[in-house]
Amino acid sequence: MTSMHFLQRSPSKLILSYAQIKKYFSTKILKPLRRLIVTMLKTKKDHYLLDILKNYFTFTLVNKYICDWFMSNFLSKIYQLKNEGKKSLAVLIDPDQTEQSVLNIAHLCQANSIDFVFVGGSLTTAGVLSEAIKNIKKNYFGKIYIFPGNEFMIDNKADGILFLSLLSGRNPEYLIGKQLVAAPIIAASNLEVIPTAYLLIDGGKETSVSYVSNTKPIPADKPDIAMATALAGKMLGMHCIYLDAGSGALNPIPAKMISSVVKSVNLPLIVGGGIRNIESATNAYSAGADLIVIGNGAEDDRSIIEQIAAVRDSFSVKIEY
Ligand code: 1GP
Repeated sequence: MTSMHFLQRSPSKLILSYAQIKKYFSTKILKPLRRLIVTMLKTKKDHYLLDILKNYFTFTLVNKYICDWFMSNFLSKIYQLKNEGKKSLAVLIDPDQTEQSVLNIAHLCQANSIDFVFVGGSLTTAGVLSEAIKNIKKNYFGKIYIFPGNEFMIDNKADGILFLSLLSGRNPEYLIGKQLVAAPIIAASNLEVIPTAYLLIDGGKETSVSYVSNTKPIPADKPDIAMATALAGKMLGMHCIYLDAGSGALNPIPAKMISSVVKSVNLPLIVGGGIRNIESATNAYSAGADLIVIGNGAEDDRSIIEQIAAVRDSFSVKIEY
């Protein structure tokens, strides 16, 4: 099938065929094409070629490419997997573990094609974080994102940072205070910044985040409050939502709360805290989580990484053309 054949397909087919575009166009052709569209849009010049592209590719397709181009790697990967009917999985590595433990978990992340590694903890110091990232990189070749517990957790060796605002709480330090201290340092780094609405949900016990931030979590049986908070986060310009029951939570986020947020807030949804078996991972994905995060579960039983990676893969929808 030639590229012209592709161009003549109907718009509805085009949307479904996004995953195949890369097959139709060789990388050599595709990359300059993307570059051309972006350059034309940046210079805001009307261009005959752009009109042709709009007509043939449809706005959906062009927008998708433009989003890919401008959007962070993290979000574009989640959106891309979502479009392909797939789910994502991140493993949270606590930098305070032994070096060998960090190396072992990173190795398993690589072996099981874990989409992202998050690194962070409530009390981690900059030196420990830096050492952990160095060790993770020895065995894991995917993207590493800092999941910061404080404003000192910034390190250029990572690929990016979840720029969190603890929207479930009412402590201004964790809503904006720590962010303004960190912002200039992050701006001077090469880190990809992911503006994240962070909602702490009651997971059945007091967590480090709740204690250290001096904030109360949203009650687990109040999906409406979680939904309204997430919606406010979206309106404030956040790019994704993180529902977290907190590290080591006894109860993961209830499916009802996940689905309530998914129905109302059309943003990538990260769910973590207390996910430590196939059942809880399946429940979170089924309820609509795009990305789930496992931390303690993987530390306690390394086989969990492989098991939950298999759950993630089982959610891959095959798109028929
Ligand atoms: C915590 O969501 C993460 O912020 C992971 O939690 O350690 O309970 O898996 P667990």
